[in-house]
Amino acid sequence: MVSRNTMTTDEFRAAILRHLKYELGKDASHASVEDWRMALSFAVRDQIVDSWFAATRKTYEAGAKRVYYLSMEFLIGRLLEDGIVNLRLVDQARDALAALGQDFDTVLEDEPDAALGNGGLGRLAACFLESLSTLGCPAYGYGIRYEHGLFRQSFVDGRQMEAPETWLLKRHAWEFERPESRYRIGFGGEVSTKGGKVVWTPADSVDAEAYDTPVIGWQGRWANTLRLWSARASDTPFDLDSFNRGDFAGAAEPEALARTISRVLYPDDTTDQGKELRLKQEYFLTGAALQDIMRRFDSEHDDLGKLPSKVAIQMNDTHPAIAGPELVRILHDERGLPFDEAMNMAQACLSYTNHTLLPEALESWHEGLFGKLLPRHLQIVDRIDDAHAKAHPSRTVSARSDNHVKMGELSFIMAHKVNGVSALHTDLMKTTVFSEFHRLHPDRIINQTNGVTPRRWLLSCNPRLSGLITDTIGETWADHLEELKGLEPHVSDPAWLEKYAAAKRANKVDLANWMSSTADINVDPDMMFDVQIKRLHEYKRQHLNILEAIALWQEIKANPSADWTPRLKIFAGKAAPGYFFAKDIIRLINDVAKVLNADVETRDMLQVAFLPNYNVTLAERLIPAADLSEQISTAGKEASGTGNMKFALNGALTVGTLDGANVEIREHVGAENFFLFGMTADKVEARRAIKDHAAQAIAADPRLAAALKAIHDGVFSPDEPARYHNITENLSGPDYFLVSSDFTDYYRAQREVDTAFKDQQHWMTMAALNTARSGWFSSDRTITDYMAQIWDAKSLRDS
Ligand code: NBG
Repeated sequence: MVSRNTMTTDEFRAAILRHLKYELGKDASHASVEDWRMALSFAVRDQIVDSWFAATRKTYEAGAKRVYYLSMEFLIGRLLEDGIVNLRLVDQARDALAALGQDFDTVLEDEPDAALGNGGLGRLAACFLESLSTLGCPAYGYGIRYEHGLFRQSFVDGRQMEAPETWLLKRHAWEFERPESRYRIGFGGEVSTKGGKVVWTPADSVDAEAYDTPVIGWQGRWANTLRLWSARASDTPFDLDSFNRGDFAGAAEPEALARTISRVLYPDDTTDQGKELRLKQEYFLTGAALQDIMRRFDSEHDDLGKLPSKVAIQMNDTHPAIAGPELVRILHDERGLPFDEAMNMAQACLSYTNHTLLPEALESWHEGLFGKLLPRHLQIVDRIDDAHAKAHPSRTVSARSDNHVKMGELSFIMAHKVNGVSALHTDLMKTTVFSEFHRLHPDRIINQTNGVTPRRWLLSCNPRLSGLITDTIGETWADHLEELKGLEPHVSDPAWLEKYAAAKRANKVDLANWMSSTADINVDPDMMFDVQIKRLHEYKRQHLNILEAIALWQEIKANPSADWTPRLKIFAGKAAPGYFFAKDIIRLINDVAKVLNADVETRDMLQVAFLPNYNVTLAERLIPAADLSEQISTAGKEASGTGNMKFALNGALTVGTLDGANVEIREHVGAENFFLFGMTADKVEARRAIKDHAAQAIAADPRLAAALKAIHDGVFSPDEPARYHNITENLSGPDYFLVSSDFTDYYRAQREVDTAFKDQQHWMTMAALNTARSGWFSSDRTITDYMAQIWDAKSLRDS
């Protein structure tokens, strides 16, 4: 294991007991698991706070530039283990708790999983914060402190049920309330001119109050801040007159209304909902962040001209795109800079990451709604757009069209750099959504392929494999992930490979035990663990995967004595509550699982499990135990993917299309260690143009026809045979995501996977090469490139 922190186990034990007694007021003999978890968290937090203060001091002393990462989502998950791992206190924590009669893992399990995000975008933001701290780059994450994060998912009769997520009901030790950092956020009202100055007088307002969570980097050498805003009533939070009249609900109404803004995360990452509350949330986050940024800047500098050299603001997707007009408003209306100068200065501070090309996810707001909530901003958007039009008379696209404000175009105009999240995605940005802007600004779009933090996604979640890695190449890989290359010479050593395989097997045994105790699924750990975990979406094609399972099941039934490769297909993921097709896919998978798992003839060869309530914690459990990683999106639709990187790093082989970062993963790990199938992005359009493409694919492949027929005939829904006709009709008709057209090649690739898995020696060689060659996918690499190419920010860690 990686070398220990200098704190001794005894000191650590004393710290835990001290917190138990003085912070929690509990005696060890009466403490609950939650008390122990809190006491342990406080003991860890003490150490985090020391680094945190030191980092803040250094930043002020150096007058350094800070990076501000604005994001509506931070999918941080649990923080206790992260802190312990990064402080290298694992052994002390485990031993100290054991000495106190407590089990380390049980205590860790008690922590709520903070799901303040939907999926990849939010998890990326969390990985980025950790890398920013590891690299010692002064930075703040700004987001919203949602009372309810992403909903809790359960299944009733195979159907997804949603319940509110309540992470704040359980205590946790990580946030510091900052009542002194409170800003007023206005909405609506009037714009007037007074003494030649434009003045916006909002009609309503709420206050944003800060909650700070320190984010500790590797080895505790640096810590940054995640500052989340919580909404509060601006003036009288409590209406005493109403209370005195006996109207108790009415008395609390002002506060309740204000709090609505930070009450709940929008549970959708793929549609633009166009809802007023969402726009309010976006301005709430951005307005509070910019006031805070300007206050900090003013406390250090008197020369506004220095702003771009001290402040870098990253817009994580278009959700905080109002930062453009808001910063112009501050600089022009409030600070008196000429409009053009204000616009140029704002642009020098701002940059924008695009995370999707799906047209339905590109935000745009009707000018009526936008102007009602943000009247001054609408005027500024128009001026920004006019200025851009004047500078580029040949342009045909704009940030204002069809009575809408187009947030992608607005972000592009207001950013000095715009980035995509994988090489393919960035190329597609240049040739599709932003083709004209790219022609006008050929240097603005750059690529920054995503990455994942190796501390959480290897060191911490997979102690067996990380132990082997450290034994083999030493301990410096955790923040120099390219060093995994040093494993390559060992891969051909059978004794070493056996250890690698043993780690994977033990992880699978753990998962099998966990599934049998929590989900009543009993499987043989020698089966191939084939895993698809991500949000449910037609473009991600979970239905392609389940169709393949059905086809395989039919083949096995037709020929039960053949030499099949036993496989467990594991699914997990949530569907947006209003996305009915995706919810039908979940139900179909559950229905198929019921039939297949009950089939005594085939169940030793094939089983299906859909694990409920996918979240960061479940991902940490599944990824180390996976043999096969399903990355099967329609080419051109998955901007990057980050799960794909976590799997490869942990030695799962990918079956995938040439989409998003799969392309780069395949280049790094080697084509021979990757199962490729499917149409490429440049073929997709032409295929779609064939009128009956799905029907043709079905006619050409009897397996596909038979699998669809089984669904259609109600084999998996005998009580309601027509249940899935919408799915079968879609897949044999429009099939926009080309499930039917890609099926035949997918089935072929899966049989290649089967054959490869039989030769375990060779399979493990390929798996180990995936680990050895995935070092490039560290978010440390990504953040280093953002620092140099977008933010012009420096590390202060070693200063
Ligand atoms: C998601 C993409 C993923 C990508 C993450 C992080 C959104 C809007 N986009 O492919 O679908 O990995 O962003 O960049 O959530």
